[in-house]
Amino acid sequence: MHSVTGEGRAFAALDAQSLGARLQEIPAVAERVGPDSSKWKIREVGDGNLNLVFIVEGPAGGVVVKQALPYVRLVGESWPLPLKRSFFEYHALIRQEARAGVGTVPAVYHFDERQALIVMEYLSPHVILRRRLIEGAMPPKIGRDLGLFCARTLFQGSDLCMPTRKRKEDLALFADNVELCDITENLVFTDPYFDAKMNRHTSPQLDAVVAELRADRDLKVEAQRMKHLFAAKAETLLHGDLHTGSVMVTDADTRVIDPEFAFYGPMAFDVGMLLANFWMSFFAQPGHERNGDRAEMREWLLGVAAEIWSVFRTEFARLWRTERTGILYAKSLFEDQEDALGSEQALNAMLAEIWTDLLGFAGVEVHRRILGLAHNADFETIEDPDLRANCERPALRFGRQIAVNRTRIHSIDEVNDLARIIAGEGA
Ligand code: SR1
Ligand code: MG
Repeated sequence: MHSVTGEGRAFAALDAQSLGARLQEIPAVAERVGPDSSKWKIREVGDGNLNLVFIVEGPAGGVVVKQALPYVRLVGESWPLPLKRSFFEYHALIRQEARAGVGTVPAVYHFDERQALIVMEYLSPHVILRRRLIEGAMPPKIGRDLGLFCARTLFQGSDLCMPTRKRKEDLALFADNVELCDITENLVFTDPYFDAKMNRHTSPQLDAVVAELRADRDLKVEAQRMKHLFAAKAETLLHGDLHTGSVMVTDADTRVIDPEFAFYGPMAFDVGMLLANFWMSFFAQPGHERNGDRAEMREWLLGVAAEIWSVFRTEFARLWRTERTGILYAKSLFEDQEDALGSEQALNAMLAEIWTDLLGFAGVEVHRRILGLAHNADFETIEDPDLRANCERPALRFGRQIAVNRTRIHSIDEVNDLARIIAGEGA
């Protein structure tokens, strides 16, 4: 159970000093941290692009407090961003927990809409998955956990499962997350392919390949087709920003965090973004070999991508057969007429479409993380620019191949082989 407030004083960005007094008023916090805020330890730990994140610890335990700022933290006040993203994050977390299960996302303890503030479970000793992958760790459960998470949230937020009125209400609710969709629409699908103001790349090392990609008509058309799908195919409630920085792990536990980009879009978007981040980690590994060879790690990463897709398909198929209660592919047309084969045919067609589209989304995600505004730490933490570029260049080529050839690639093994081949071709 969690509490919600929406009234009260005007929004004020919190800091480690002001937070204690404000949080003490919230029973859900005092219960978990202890009643006397003078005994709390508060630190700001946010290292993401958008928000403030505090860890509050006291005699009774800890909580995390995430507060939206009225601007993009990465850029500053010159880029205003509405506080309401916190509202969408709260609503997404509640739905994801209901669909994927308790313990797949942080539990929400309190939401204050006016202050754009969510108090949630302090995940400890969890670490951001991306950081673990950079260190060369192989958390054993992530393939299965993330495959299940995607299948369950994407299936159950769609017309395959939800009562039509509820789904349409949700579609309307999340349709207002316009500004965060706008970020993705520009930063992911358009900016990497022209000389956009906030772009940056490892220069001069990548200049030639960047010019090649920007002159690649097939690639630009494909990126725009993916953008069209993203903007127009309101299929299910997406996480909207599902990368390895949006997952916290221990060896025994996997949690998906940060769904502030949630909106109704194509199923393939979440899965494609997620897989792209494992493929990027694969290409980045040679940049982290100072502490030892990463050959095993690289194969493990490809194996995780394969496992996510395999678990996703199996779980999606299970849900298709057991929880298809929405308006699509009615059982009256198939199973009720003893036509289970028809239902399987429709299922396979749907999975095939998700597969083709996820390759397109994965390809553009790779490009934007190397050419756009928001880079990822897998490459950014490689200090030597020559070494970094030698990791980024093949990743860019890989992204281009899977996006442009997405209808001609039929299995995850083919994609993983392509990654091995492109990486082996040298920089
Ligand atoms: C301006 S925000 C840049 C990126 O940070 C978020 O994590 C999203 O990935 C977004 O595209
Ligand atoms: Mg995020």
